[in-house]
Amino acid sequence: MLIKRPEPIAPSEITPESVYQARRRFLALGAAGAGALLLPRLAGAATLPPVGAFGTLPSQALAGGEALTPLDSITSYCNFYELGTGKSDPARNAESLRTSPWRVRIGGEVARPGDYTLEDILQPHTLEERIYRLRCVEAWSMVVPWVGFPLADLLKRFEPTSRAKYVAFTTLYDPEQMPGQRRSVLEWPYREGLRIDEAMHPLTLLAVGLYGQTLPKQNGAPLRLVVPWKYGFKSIKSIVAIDLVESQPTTTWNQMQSSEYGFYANVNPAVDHPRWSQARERRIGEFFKRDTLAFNGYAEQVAGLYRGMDLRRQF
Ligand SMILES: Nc1nc2c(c(=O)[nH]1)N[C@H]1C(S)=C(S)[C@@H](COP(=O)(O)O)O[C@H]1N2
Ligand SMILES: [Mo]
Repeated sequence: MLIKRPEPIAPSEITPESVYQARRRFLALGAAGAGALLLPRLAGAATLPPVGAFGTLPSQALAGGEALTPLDSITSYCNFYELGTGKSDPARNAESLRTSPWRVRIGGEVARPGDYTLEDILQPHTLEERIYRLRCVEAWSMVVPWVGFPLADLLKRFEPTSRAKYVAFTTLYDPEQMPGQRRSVLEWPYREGLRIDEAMHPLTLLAVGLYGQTLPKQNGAPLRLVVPWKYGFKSIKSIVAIDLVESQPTTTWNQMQSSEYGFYANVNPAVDHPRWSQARERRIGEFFKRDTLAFNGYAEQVAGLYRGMDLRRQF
């Protein structure tokens, strides 16, 4: 695996002491203990496997030791158009989303398609904490301690066939629970997709939590994708379907405006959005902008996926 061992994070500098203590507590526990701590908190969000079914792996810092974005910023400044288009709308409207019970349909080019409960989906996986940057196409960014497991581990369980070239993801469609879906600002349900090698890459995470606790609804509970080298819109929230498919799937933002939002959407400071520069970004909570890094800083791990492609054309 190509993940480098993390640099230890300078703890007290990065996050309020209470949050830091909670996080360390979470990380300090062994497999059984962490399961016991995590599960009661997760229980509000989903029907769950028995206590102890989850283990955790040690934290993997993959944001170069940068300061974590405070929990309250991550949960109050969100993009989740199903819960409103304003940044503070998702936190305000999150209540109406019911994340338990939750089902995920796995379909298409797999040997074992089916309609699975969230417990079926999560049960065999070991959760780990991964600190990743998230870079929105709107030129802001965050550093988030996600809790999840590699998407590849899930996909392998359902045995993709040789015709599986892409993975298509779909968010819940239910205007009753998601007030933003009562207006056609986007074509619902929200859809995203990855090429199979991107989906299988060890950095690609399915997240069920952040800051050591259950994923807040506004951040995409109970299950969301995190693809750290791509613009944030690829990291689809509240997933209800995962389909392995032969040809490149339709994706919501590409469908909405293909000249502005490509299928690949790799973070690329050299390719501007038609209406603004992508060369720099504002880290939430900071005043001065910083340079945006190629592949959001994960070039060493993922650039090889795109060898031979013209990333200015296939943006
Ligand atoms: N279903 C769904 N997923 C979504 C979005 C959305 O509107 N709907 N917004 C995307 C965008 S543009 C970003 S930047 C990230 C934001 O994730 P966060 O709110 O947890 O920071 O979610 C992505 N996933
Ligand atoms: Mo975004």
